[in-house]
This record gives sequence, structure tokens and C-alpha cells, in this order.
Amino acid sequence: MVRYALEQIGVKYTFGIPGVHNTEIYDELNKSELIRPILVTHEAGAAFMAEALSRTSDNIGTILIVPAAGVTHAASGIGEAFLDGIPMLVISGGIRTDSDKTYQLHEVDQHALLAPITKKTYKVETHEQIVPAIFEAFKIATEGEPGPVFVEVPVNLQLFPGEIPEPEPHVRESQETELDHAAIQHAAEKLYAADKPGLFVGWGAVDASEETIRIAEFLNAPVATTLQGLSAFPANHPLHTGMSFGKASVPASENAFKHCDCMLAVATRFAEIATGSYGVKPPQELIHIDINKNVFNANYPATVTIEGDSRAVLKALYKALVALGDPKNDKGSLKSAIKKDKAAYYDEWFKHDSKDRVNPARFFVELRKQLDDDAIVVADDGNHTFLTAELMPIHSARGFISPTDFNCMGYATPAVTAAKLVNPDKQVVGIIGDGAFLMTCMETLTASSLETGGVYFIFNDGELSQISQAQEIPYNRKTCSVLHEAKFRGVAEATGCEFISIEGDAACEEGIQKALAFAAQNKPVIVDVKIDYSKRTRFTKGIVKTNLERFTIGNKARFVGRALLRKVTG
Ligand SMILES: Cc1ncc(C[n+]2csc(CCOP(=O)(O)OP(=O)(O)O)c2C)c(N)n1
Ligand SMILES: [Mg+2]
Repeated sequence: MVRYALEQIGVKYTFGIPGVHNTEIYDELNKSELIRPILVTHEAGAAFMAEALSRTSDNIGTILIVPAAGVTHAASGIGEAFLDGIPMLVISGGIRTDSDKTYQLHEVDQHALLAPITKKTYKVETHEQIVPAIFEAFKIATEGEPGPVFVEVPVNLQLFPGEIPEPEPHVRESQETELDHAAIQHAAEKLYAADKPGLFVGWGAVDASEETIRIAEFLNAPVATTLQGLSAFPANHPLHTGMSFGKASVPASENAFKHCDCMLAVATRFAEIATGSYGVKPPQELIHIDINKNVFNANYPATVTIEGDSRAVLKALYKALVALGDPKNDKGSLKSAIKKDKAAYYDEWFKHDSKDRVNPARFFVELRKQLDDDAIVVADDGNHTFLTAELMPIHSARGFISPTDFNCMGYATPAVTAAKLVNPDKQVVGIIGDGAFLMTCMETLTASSLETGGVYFIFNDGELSQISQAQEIPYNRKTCSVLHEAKFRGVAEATGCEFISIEGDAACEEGIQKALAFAAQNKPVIVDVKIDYSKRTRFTKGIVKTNLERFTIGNKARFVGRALLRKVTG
């Protein structure tokens, strides 16, 4: 029944580890011609892989795990999918429900464990419930704002037969909703009347780039993205400015949005990262489109809210705009100002002396040069994420993924493995902090077993930098954020990956070339990049400033006082 249901909804891979409560399901999947069950090294990796699969393909990421211990291991990736709005099916075995014994192996309330990080959980009680539960789980996982859904299948239902009627085939329901045409007309009029309109787009608009481009061009409006939505608007478009706007954003964004008088925000929740710790100030005229109405007015008040799928709403909005008159022209030379600001930001980085280490801007310029437009870049969570956001232009929709609102380190290594598995014809590269790599690096073994050629660029700075940088000024010490040196060549040897070391700027071109060449032969490659982190990102500088400004005078004095004291006393 489980195999039938998963095949019906089009699942091609499951990720996980077998145990006594799910081997019957594994045995069934082994017989399937449509589904390949994939063995991982840790269930956190399985969940991150499923999450990345959902983000980079039109399929749903599915994990098949043991109860309790598998569930808690996988919780990191399930939580990421939940807070980032990514569909996922979580299937686990369950303890026997036909036994009068307690203290069974793996006996905990899994539903209570998963309730806060799933859209819904199901515990099936009869054979007959299995197929409908999985179909419903799929529907809930993919409708509205997507997310993970959990289904527990007790092991006795797997072990022993039962009589049930022939199950129905799966029919995918249409998710079209009525559009609020009055609100769309209202939004069009406000945007058209604005002097300096601007667009801010998130992950939910990732499949609406075409519509977003049309509107941006019609209005001659700058486009900023969230971190998660980095690929929702092509960075090589002349109206693209960068991640976020305001003081935690790159100069192109900060300047282009400085006098913005009407903002069209699409599929963003104005969450902490995207707003630079809520340091942005959207204009009073804020038009907010989202599929989840709970995000409206949550952090910033909106003048017009439009609930719905971003693509459908943007299509209608463009139509309404065109009916209002001619496209706006670039009289203020917005595009040339963006271009100039972007070039100046790179220059600022090039001028920074990285000594004998790799200058992040040099690395990313070289990487961009060598990657195809449709390549997929996967970042983990840390300083490297914001360097990627600021210095690596992403050219295609779904061409960038990273753990965002759950913000879970360890995401990128398994995510590269899965993204490459389901996109064998695209280049897939990870930008992975050394600390994050240490958490899940064994999923490069999974890549070896699958013969997938992902590239794992480790930004090796020896620290948990996003944290150690924040510790530097207030504490003048880096408690627990300096890593013990790891020899990543050894990881490559252990997992059967190729290994390349990039020690300075001069080695970038050849190192990247070699890595992509190995990858093209389906060999996973670990690249140890001796990166220089001595220059801060705009994001880090911006959020530090914003957070300090928000402190009360008393707390500000306490923090600044301690920092000064520690500077003197060491
Ligand atoms: C699971 C988890 N643990 C801890 C953190 C807190 N944290 C956020 S960024 C960061 C540093 C990451 O270090 P590294 O992977 O080396 O990346 P870098 O910042 O050095 O680029 C830490 C510890 C987190 N986000 N997730
Ligand atoms: Mg690091």
C-alpha cells in the first residue's frame, strides 16, 4: 500500500535508513520500478536531501525512516522544510499497535515530537487507511504554503496481511483559487502612480520570474530578493539589485530602494534574515502578495494585500498595469546606477588584501565565469552564505538553495548530493562552511555510492565565523567558535571523493576547472578553499548596527562598556 501510494504520487526516490519497523516497506520499494530507496549515513542528511530534492525538481522529497530515533535525527531537515515552506513527505514505521506490551523499542509519541514542525501528522490504524493517508499527506504538503507532513505506519500493518478493496488511483487536484481582482487593480494603480516603485521577491515567486521581470521592466523598478528567494530574479538582469534592501544589503540595493515610495512584495514573510534583523523600512505604500494570508501585516503593515499564488497574481497584475498606460522609462538612469554600484562593490572587495588566502570576490567571479547559467548553487548557513548572496550572481530560477528560517547548519552537503542526483545534467556546487561541513560531511559517501558529481567547496577559515565575528567586538574572545583543524583530504579519502586544495587567488581558476571536470565525470569532489574572512559582509555589518541601535540606552551603554573594558583588559 505504501509503495502503491508513493508510486501514484510520482515519488522517484526515498531517503533514509531501514530498521526493524520499516524493512517491509524497504523490501517493497526494492521491487518498485519507479522508486529508488536511497541509503544515507544519517537521517538528518536524509531530510536535507528530501528538502533539496523538493526545491530543485518538480517532485516531492520523501524520507523513509525508523520511529523515534530516525525521527529525531531527521527533525533538523523537517524543521527546515517547515519554516522554509518546502513540501516533504515523512514516512516512518511505528511500534506494534496489536501488542499488549509497553516499553517497546522506539516507543515515544512521535506525533507530539513532530507537531510543531509539520503541517499535519497521520497515524494509520488499518490497511485501508494507508493509501488515503499518503494521498492526503501529499495534498496537504503541496497545497497553499507547502511544508512537511508525517505518516506513521505501524509495523504490524506491514508484517501481516489484511483484506482491503482495490485502492483508487491518485488524482491530482487543481489548486487554482479565485483572484481578488479589485485588490489587484488597486495595487496596479498605486504602483503605476508611484514615483519610485520597487519589488521585493521571495522563494514563493521562484517559478514566477518571467512575470516578475515583465512587471519590473514595465515599471522600471529595482528588484531585491530575500535570501531564500535569491534565484527568484536573475542577477544578470539590469534591474536586479541584490539580497534585501536597507543597511544590511549591498550598495546597489541600498541606493536603489532609498527613496522607494511603493513596494511590491511578493511571497516574502519579511522574516529576520530577509529584513536584516528587521532593519529595513518598507515604504508606507506596501503591496503584499502571498499564498499564506497569515504573513500579511505580521511585521510590516501593508496597504494592499493579495492572497494567492504569486504567478497567477503577477500575471493578472501585469495585465492591469498595461491597461493603465505606457511603460515607465529609465529617466533617472536607475539601471546604470545599479551597474555602477555593483561594480564598485566588487572593486571594494578586490582592493581588500587577502594576503596569501583566497579573496571571496576573486573566488566567486571565477566560479561564475566557469559555471553554466543553469547551475545550482547550494549554500549552508554561516558567513559563507552571505558572501555567496553578495558576491555570487545567480542566473536561473531554483539556481540557489540554502537553509533559511530554521537556519540549520549541515544542510548543504546532503543538499548538493540530492540536487545533483535529480539534476544530473546541471552543475551543482556547494559553498559550505568548514563547521557546517563537519556536521554532515559523510553524505559525500552517499554521493560516491550514487556516482553523482557534486562539487563541495569548503570555505575553510578554521572558525564558526558567523558567530565568532559577532563575538569579536562585544566579548573580545571567541568561546567555542574556533575549530580544531580538520584535514579534509582525509574525508575525501574516506568517502571516495576527489580532493582539490585552493590556497590562494592564483589557484582559483585551475582549482575550479579541475573540480568541474571531475564532476562532469560523475565524481564527487571536495575542494578545500583557504578562504579569507577578514572583510565583513554588508549583511553582518548591517545587522550588528541594527541590533545595537534597537537596544535601550542603558543596554547599549552596558554592551559598549563591556566591549571597551575587554579591549583594554584583553
Ligand atoms: C544546527 C546549528 N547549530 C548552530 C548554529 C549557529 N550558527 C550559525 S552560523 C554558525 C557558524 C557556521 O560556521 P561555518 O560552517 O564554519 O561557516 P562560516 O560562518 O565560518 O562561514 C553557527 C555556529 C546553527 N545555525 N545551526
Ligand atoms: Mg567557518
